[in-house]
Amino acid sequence: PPIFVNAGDTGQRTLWVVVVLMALSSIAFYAMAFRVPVQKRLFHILTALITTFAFLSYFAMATGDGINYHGYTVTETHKKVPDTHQDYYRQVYWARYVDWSVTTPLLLLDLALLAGLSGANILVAVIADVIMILTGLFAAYGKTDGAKWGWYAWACIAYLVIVYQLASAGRTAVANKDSKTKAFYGSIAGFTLIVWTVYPIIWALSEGAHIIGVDAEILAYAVLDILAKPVFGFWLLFTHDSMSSTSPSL
Ligand code: RET
Repeated sequence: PPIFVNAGDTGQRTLWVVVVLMALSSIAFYAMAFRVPVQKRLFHILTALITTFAFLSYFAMATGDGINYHGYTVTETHKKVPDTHQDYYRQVYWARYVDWSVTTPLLLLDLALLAGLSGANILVAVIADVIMILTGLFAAYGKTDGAKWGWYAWACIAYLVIVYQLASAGRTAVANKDSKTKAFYGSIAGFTLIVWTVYPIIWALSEGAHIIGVDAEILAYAVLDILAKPVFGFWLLFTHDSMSSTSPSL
């Protein structure tokens, strides 16, 4: 009989907790948007849209939508019963990739506008980001280990392009801004790079090498998503609101 690798109660409960947290932070961000002058509002709207998309994607996963099964084979040493044919099917939460393909470009836009990145650099970062998420989606459905890790490698190269845009081009761009913006960009871009780098590690352990189960995968992504969206958002908006209105351009 086939072996199904599924979420349990822990995973299910975690998904609902994140639904609620994303909803509450979205409401807070929209409320904050009304309280700032329109010149500062773009950051609030971007950030509120990011948590709104995450809310929708988590609602889909919690209700059982945006999920399907992907079959894979295991090596002889990993079989539960040796020398038998076994089919493994593991849940793929593809709603995540839909979420990420929209929200990660918006997160990059937040950082790019803060730094004053050029249009060319923004375009490269955003396109590399979309390539990273879509190749990551192909990796999740890879038929063979070669296909899976091949797609994973292309996604990692695209990720390095993003790192370069934020770390190098971003730093150059923000050098023209006031010292408060410079220091703040350094902290929040550094935070972003650390949090984002954990995603491919979790992917490799879960969908990649099947070392951790679906509940652990859900829990790990939940923590990362809270850090990358609501925590990032509150930090960005509170700091930006307190800055003089003459500093960043938007
Ligand atoms: C994948 C797998 C393939 C290799 C790489 C990945 C990177 C994903 C990243 C996701 C960031 C998501 C965020 C979500 C917001 O809540 C697709 C996991 C490099 C960096 C910030």
